[in-house]
Amino acid sequence: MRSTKNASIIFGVFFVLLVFFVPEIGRAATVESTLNVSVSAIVQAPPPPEEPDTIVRFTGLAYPGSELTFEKNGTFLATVPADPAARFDVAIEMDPGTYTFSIYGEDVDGREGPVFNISVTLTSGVTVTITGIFLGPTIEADKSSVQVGDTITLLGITIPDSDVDLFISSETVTSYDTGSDNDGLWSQSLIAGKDLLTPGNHEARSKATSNGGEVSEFSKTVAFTVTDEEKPDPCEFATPGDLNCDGYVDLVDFSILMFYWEQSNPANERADINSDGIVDIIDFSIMMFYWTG
Ligand SMILES: [Ca+2]
Ligand SMILES: [Ca+2]
Repeated sequence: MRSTKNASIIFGVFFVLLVFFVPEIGRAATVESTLNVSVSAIVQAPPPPEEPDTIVRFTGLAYPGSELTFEKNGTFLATVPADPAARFDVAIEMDPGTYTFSIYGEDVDGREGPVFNISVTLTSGVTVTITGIFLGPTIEADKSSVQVGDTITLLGITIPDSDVDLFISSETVTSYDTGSDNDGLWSQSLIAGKDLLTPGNHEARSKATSNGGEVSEFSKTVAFTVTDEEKPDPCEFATPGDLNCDGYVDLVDFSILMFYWEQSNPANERADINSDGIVDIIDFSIMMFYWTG
């Protein structure tokens, strides 16, 4: 029994020696011999070089945080965001050919800017980059008709911190210097009757210049009229109870009365129909007297 156990221990030790030392012996033998190694492999023919893509790339300036629409030959191509500094940069894969691209966008307040058009011929495998696009500012007038002595404000959005020139076309063209703020918002207020804003029709448009001297396209044109007639005050001769002075004493007036109900000295003085300082049942009964429905 004991001799069998010893034998198995000896065998075990021998096995461990075999496992650990035989590879060492083999390795030593390899280092000492000089081998001629030849390697052969079947190399497949490399794939033919891929035809490079035909790409048109546009970079430029629009309106901060806006979404631009790109069209090719009048059909939708892509929407492209502009970053907070109003920059956009987009590469679009195309088929070779000649295209008219149109680019336009809305500012964050929903004013639509002018369309920029450019014709480009794309050759197969070539990337054409169009840089320096600078969309015209957006523009709107806060009113379409302004009375002499009143103020009209032209405003819109372009790139942040730019110079903005506003051009008013009347009999002659007058320009006004303004600028855009951090958000790209620009505005210019003018007093009708002054500033060469004589009674008649006028048109306004603007363009922006960046700090680096890049000049934008023109904005769209907005038209407005300066009038010189004194408009009669419709409330001057309105019936008592016609609180909104539209010629009728109806539910609209009733709801105005209810809005001011039991208020003393209401903001809308007409709601206190008998001018006794309180909106109450007496005003209501006067309204009913003049009710037209
Ligand atoms: Ca009314
Ligand atoms: Ca009253």
